[in-house]
Amino acid sequence: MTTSSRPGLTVLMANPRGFCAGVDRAIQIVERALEKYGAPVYVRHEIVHNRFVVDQLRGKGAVFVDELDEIPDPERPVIFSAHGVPKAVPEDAEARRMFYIDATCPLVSKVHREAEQHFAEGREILLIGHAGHPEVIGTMGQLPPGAVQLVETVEDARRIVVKNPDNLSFVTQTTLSIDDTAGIIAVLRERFPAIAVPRKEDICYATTNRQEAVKGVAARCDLVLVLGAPNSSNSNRLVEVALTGGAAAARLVQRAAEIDWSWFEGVTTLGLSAGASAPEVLVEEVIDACRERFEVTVETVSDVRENVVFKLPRVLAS
Ligand code: 0CH
Ligand code: SF4
Repeated sequence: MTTSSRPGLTVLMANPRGFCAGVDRAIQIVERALEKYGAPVYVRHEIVHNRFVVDQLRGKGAVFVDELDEIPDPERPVIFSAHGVPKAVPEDAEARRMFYIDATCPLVSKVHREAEQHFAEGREILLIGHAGHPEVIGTMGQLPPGAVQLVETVEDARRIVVKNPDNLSFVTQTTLSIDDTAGIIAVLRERFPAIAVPRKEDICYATTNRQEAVKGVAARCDLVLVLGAPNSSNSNRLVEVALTGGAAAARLVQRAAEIDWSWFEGVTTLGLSAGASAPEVLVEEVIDACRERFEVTVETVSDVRENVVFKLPRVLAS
């Protein structure tokens, strides 16, 4: 029997964590497009908000651009990211006679259709979400300017002025905090009792499950690390949920190399999660880095199984 001089560390793995069905599909779309059409394949915006994923695809021949006019060869395919795009983007691609493939997550597209439906039925629309996020830009861009008003906070919900409170609806970004959004919706329903609510929650199953899983471990943790990018909405929400759920500290890290080991002073229980765009290999990297410094015991908490799979676009399906 060997004895270790390293201190003990219990690692609680929040489950589920990491890739969701929409991210899996978006990455597969880029990979399949590269196989089928060869490089380069252009991608408008980071396919998902993760540098590791983007760099890997770049290594296979994907070229990431912010806008279509940066694409030098309109003959090459262009893919729209998982977060969705305003209607003007496919219209622009058509005008330029480009071949595009839309990797918008079907659950984001569902929100787009919902907003369109409300508009067609003459309702004023509120979008609960974060200004400047590509999904918010995409959802607002399904409808003419002025048709959708953004609500970011409870304060916004208290102050917002609507034209007709009896003909009002709301939709949400898919990656918001469940609890914060419930607070905003409560204010809206109190102020506008006739507001039309989504038939089914717009915050998606993956966001919901990952937040629940973090809540399930948070109170036991001295520190929670969430693998994810600074521009990843769902990943940032996991850090917030860890803190409100009772973790003594919580941090977002992109990779193990970003860990400041002074954060671990006095830490005996670490929680680990990953945003929907963060590959599991990055979680493993963090566990390996912990093993170099601690005697690690890994505990998997909760047993929520996800079996959501989205079909690929027909052009890439076979
Ligand atoms: O969480 P956000 O929306 O910032 O995006 P991500 O980190 O790329 O995760 C995938 C979600 C994509 C659209 O819902
Ligand atoms: Fe789709 Fe939800 Fe994943 Fe976004 S986080 S890509 S809405 S499954």
